Formats: sequence, structure tokens, C-alpha cells
Amino acid sequence: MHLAYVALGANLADPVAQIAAALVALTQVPQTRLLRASSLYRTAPVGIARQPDFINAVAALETALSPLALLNALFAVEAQFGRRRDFHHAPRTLDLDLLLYDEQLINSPQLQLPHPRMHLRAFVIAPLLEIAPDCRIPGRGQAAAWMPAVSMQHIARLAP
Ligand code: PH2
Ligand code: MG
Ligand code: MG
Repeated sequence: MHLAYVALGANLADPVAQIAAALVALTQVPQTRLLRASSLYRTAPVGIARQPDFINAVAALETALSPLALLNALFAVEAQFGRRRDFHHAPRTLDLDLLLYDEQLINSPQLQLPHPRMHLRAFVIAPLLEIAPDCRIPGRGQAAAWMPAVSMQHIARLAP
């Protein structure tokens, strides 16, 4: 079995409900178990202007799927949630990003692991540290060491 971390994000159509439902959908991914889920966080959009705030979370999965099979399973969940890809960074009902898969480093056109921007995003690092405080990002060191670098990004943990 392998340990994978997935970032969840939504900023359309009741994003709190979308993320809550997406966490349930992750329990249905074949050959995979949802180990832990972070709280939900309300976050200001990063790298995109004039969009609604996001709801973000991170989940830990135990899986027998390969990285690409897991990625395709995540795409299938996005599609189930009505995700449309109108343009790069279009507002979305659900975005599922594979962050980490064991300690693997992958650089293929379909998949880069670790996720190349995860260490620069408070909306990833804060929920990740909530469920995996000792998490290491291969090639980047301790995830916790990146908190100061992202501390200016607005993020608020929602009450459970
Ligand atoms: N996702 C992006 C770009 N910017 N900003 C926030 N706050 N949350 C996201 O999930 C997010 C983003 C690309 O997927
Ligand atoms: Mg994505
Ligand atoms: Mg994304």
C-alpha cells in the first residue's frame, strides 16, 4: 500500500458542501482508503484575480493504485462533481490535486510529483500540517519549514 496526499479546492456552487461531499466521494475510490481529512479552510485566491474565495482541505489516502491510476480516479471524481475546464484557472466546483505519493519524484507530462507549487501555497501547507505535522516534501524538506514563506496568504480554518 502507498500513502498519498490530495488537495481539495472549490470556489463555486456552495464550496463548503462541495468539499464535504468530495471527502465522501474519496471514500469510494477503488482500492483506496481515506485515512485522514483536514478541517476546511476559507482561503483567498492565489495567483488569480477577481475570483470568489476558495474552500480548501487536504486528505491522506492509503491506496493500492499507481500514481497515474489514482490521478485518473481523482479526475473521475472531479467530473462527477461537474467540473468543467473552460479555461486555465477557471472557477471550479471541485479541484483535486495529487500532492504527494510516498516519496516519489515524478516528472512526466501527465503528472508531476511532488506537486510543483504545493510548498508555496498556504491553502495546501496549513491543512497538510494539520493532518501530517512531520510531513516531508521530497526535494523541498519539511513541509513545516515552508509556513513562514506563505504566512502572508489569507487563510482561516472553519469551525468543525
Ligand atoms: N487553486 C488554484 C489557484 N489558486 N487559490 C486558493 N486559495 N485555493 C485553490 O485551491 C487555488 C488557488 C489552482 O488550482
Ligand atoms: Mg487540479
Ligand atoms: Mg489546483
